[in-house]
Amino acid sequence: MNLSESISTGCPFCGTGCALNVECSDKGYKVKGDKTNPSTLGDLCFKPIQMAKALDIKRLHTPLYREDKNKPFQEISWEKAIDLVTQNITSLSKEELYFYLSGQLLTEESYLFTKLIKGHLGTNNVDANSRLCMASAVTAHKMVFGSDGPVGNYQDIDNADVILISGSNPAWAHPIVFRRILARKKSHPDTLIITIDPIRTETAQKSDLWIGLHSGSDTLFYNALLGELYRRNECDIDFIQRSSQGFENTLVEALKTPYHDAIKSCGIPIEASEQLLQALGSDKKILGLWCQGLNQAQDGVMRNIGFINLFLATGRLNAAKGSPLSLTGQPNAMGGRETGYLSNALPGYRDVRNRDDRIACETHWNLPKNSISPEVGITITEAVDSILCDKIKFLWVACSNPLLSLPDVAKTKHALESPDLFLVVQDCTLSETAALANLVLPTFGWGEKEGSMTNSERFIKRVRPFKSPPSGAKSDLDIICDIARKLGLSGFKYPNTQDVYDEYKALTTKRLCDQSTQEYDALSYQWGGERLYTDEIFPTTSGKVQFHPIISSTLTLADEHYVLITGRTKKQWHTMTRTGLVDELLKDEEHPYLLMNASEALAMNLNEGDSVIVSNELGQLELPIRFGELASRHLFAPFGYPKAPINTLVPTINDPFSFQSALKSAQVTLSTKRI
Ligand SMILES: Nc1nc2c(c(=O)[nH]1)N[C@H]1C(S)=C(S)[C@@H](COP(=O)(O)OP(=O)(O)OC[C@H]3O[C@@H](n4cnc5c(=O)[nH]c(N)nc54)[C@H](O)[C@@H]3O)O[C@H]1N2
Ligand SMILES: Nc1nc2c(c(=O)[nH]1)N[C@H]1C(S)=C(S)[C@@H](COP(=O)(O)OP(=O)(O)OC[C@H]3O[C@@H](n4cnc5c(=O)[nH]c(N)nc54)[C@H](O)[C@@H]3O)O[C@H]1N2
Ligand code: SF4
Ligand SMILES: [Mo]
Repeated sequence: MNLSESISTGCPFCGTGCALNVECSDKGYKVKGDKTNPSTLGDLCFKPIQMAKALDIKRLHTPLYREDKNKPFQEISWEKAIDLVTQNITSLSKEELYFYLSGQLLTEESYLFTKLIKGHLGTNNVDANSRLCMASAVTAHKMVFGSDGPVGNYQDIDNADVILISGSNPAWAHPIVFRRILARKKSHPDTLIITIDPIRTETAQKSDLWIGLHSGSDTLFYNALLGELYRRNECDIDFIQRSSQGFENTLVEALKTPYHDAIKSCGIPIEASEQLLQALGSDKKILGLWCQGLNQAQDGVMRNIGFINLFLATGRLNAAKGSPLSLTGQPNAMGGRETGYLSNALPGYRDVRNRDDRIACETHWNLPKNSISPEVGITITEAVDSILCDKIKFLWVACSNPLLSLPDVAKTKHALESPDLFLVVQDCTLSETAALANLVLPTFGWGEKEGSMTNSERFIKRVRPFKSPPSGAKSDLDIICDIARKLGLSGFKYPNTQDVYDEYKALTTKRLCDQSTQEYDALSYQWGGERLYTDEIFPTTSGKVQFHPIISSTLTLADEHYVLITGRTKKQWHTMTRTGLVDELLKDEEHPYLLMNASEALAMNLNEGDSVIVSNELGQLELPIRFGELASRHLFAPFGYPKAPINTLVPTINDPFSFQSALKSAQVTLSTKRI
């Protein structure tokens, strides 16, 4: 064994945000957990361990260009590539430009994109894949607490009496969070794990109680629970009176449907609901976790608030009784949110609509007053429409594969293929989106670049390179700076990445996500402390936390229809551009599938492994069946398979407050023959 060097870095996959040590030797890279990290305590799952083998496979080495999207790509120099981007930007009006970023970019990268686009180019036409992921949670946090920022922390898992999980499958999607939950259960068998999900997922199977509600009935369920807690005198009236506003109106809405009727409409056995009610009505410490089952919905903000209302109403914003903790999906979606990469935001949890916020950024960036537009930019799904009506003519995608991840693949494809759109894709592989581009910019990937990331519990850590990048590629940060400098902009000469972080961190001074006192190289810091708002003073106008009435809804399903839930697999990451290269991560997950109740399949004379045609007005896909346990007339399919992109069947229906797309409730029919 050769002497090996150990590099401390972070995992590039989920929002759990595990801190890792990578040992490099001539035998390859050995990925281990970093036991000194106070957030993830040295644990890690198989994804980064396996991924380390495949970092050099299918990498891009040189910029690729074609003027005509129907012609093959030509290799070009970086000088020409940078020229092409800047020529397009300068020849178009700022209304014609659009930028699409990612929660997988590092904080420094998201920050510099934001500075370039919102500051120097003066347009808020920029969004990130967080619009498909965390936008409803962001909006709900702002409405309830006055600011974005998840409240609780992972330590709550270690001493919780009850862990309440809704619309989240951490056994697959946040494995180290789930392993910590199971460790708590093992050491304290009285701990109650409750999972609310239309599917009996691995998480639900390992829980004490599975509440298999019908898709879309969360708001009705949470309202029913709130109303019943009130009727039973189990709300924390002291907390409500002392520190909140809006409870009475919220209660009026919650009491509208009689409790038993509501529970029945949700498809939930009354005993299951009773068990949850008893926990909520007790003094037990409850940690609430949720993710895309609540976020990716037409009423995603309402679902988030409805769930949070249960914690507020029972005085659960503290170490003694627990708190809600929204699980973040991507490794640095939190950092992206902090740097203001969504179309309404600015760094330091600021908002483009707020004059003081704009001035703070303009001053910091040495820009004249009014450089930043006060208009909220359009969101990514609106941008797709704008491309189709020729309003947007330049799209620069960095670190995302929207062809497969946005709803309505046919529409997205039509837009990306538009001859009037100049499409730039910055990626480390030739993704399905990159394959449609005019210009592909090859970048460094995990293990090749440095910066910082924030995880789901607000914990920031450093990411460091442990291998050489492919020759001919450039770092995301250098690409942004080279383009900005070519545009003649000052303020993009950074001797190193630390200078970018230092400039960004100054913008967090006295903000909720304040990290201004931290040293870049030593970053190991939970901003906001263990838990937010322990003093019960909230960044709302009145200083009080806000209840909001939740309008109850349920899904109406026509007779022949099924609800198609889409989501993740255990080992693959999204559109498989990286994890799809590793045999161990493809095991059992190589092919797309449709999960279905056995009884419903057998009634159609279909067995496991048989193919079925799944259709709706948008298109059809043929998928092999796997049997599972789901609420009746519910189906599940993973979304990331390029050979059967499930978003072919998912329409663009957005939440009216967060503009997040409802990705988990397409209505489909099943047949054995193609129509
Ligand atoms: N292995 C792996 N891990 C990942 C990722 C990955 O691609 N692969 N991606 C990461 C990212 S970016 C994200 S956002 C997270 C997502 O993590 P999760 O949100 O946990 O994963 P999903 O599979 O999208 O959906 C979670 C659950 O929501 C349930 N659900 C659907 N509809 C409803 C509903 O109406 N009500 C309720 N209560 N539940 C519902 C689904 O049945 C599903 O089990 O995972 C992260 N981790
Ligand atoms: N139907 C349905 N659709 C969904 C979802 C769902 O549950 N159901 N989930 C949604 C959610 S929550 C999310 S987060 C999105 C995810 O959707 P995407 O962001 O589109 O998915 P990824 O496959 O992670 O794409 C990341 C791209 O970045 C590239 N990349 C990796 N590292 C780097 C890097 O360092 N720099 C650069 N420039 N590129 C890099 C990868 O090769 C890949 O092409 O999908 C959304 N779409
Ligand atoms: S749990 Fe998430 S962050 Fe941790 S090692 Fe696994 S994929 Fe990476
Ligand atoms: Mo996500």
